[in-house]
Amino acid sequence: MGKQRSRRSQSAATVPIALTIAGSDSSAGAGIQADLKTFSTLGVYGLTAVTCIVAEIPGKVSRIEAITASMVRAQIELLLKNFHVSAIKTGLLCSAEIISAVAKAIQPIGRKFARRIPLVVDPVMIATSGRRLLEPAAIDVYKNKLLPLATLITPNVDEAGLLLETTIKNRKQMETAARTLAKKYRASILLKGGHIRGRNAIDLLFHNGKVTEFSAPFVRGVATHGTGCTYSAAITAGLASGLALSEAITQAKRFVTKSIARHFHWKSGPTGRIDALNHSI
Ligand code: PXL
Repeated sequence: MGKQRSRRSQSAATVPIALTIAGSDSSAGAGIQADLKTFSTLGVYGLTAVTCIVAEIPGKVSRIEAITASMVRAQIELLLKNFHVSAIKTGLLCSAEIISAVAKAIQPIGRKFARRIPLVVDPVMIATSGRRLLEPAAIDVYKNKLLPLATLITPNVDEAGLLLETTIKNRKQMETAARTLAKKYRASILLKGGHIRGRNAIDLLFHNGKVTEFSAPFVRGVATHGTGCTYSAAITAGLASGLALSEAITQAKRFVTKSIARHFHWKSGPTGRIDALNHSI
């Protein structure tokens, strides 16, 4: 009995912990729900700091309501004080004020300080459906306060275009954009090319002055709500487990491709259908 209890508590103590700072997606395919499911499947205990609540179904955002910035900061500070967090990711941060509060809360443990916790910033700005999820004034706060703290930034081509005030349409422009962002924020950049249609979904990692390509076959005909969140959560889980960056990305890309390929689908209404990523594999 005593032996069993000690074995159980020892295994709990070795489970890595990751924190996601993100919004709630009522349909649970994206946001903190996707992050938590991804963490669990990849063997990581997930903590959450909720930034906003989104009433939505895949393809249709109905309403967004932000949590107060001080409440966001309170969640993060309480968690970081009491848990041994091994990696952090940010997702939808909603407003300039919240981004600023997040930067303040994590700055003391940022990469330039003694206790280095990897920080993955997924700069969520636009939903796959095209709906803007971030107020325009918030982009400057990202640039000035949060991106300089990041270990890895994971924009898609649209988000990188907004950050650099340019358009990115091909592989050559992706490479230039990744290099420019890496230099600007002194961070590694994973630029996701999934929105550039082709046979493969190609992402470019710019890390330590070197470009690495990550490629997987493009899965057609599936609504991919939550792919970005799932990808960055899977990378964060890998980093929390002690994987090197490129190993964490390789594992994450495989996980996302599988969760799309084995997606769930249900009938909705007389003619419609709802797809959801399968995070449980
Ligand atoms: O997929 C982007 C995204 C991130 N976070 C939340 C969302 C969405 C998309 O709708 O709702 C909470």
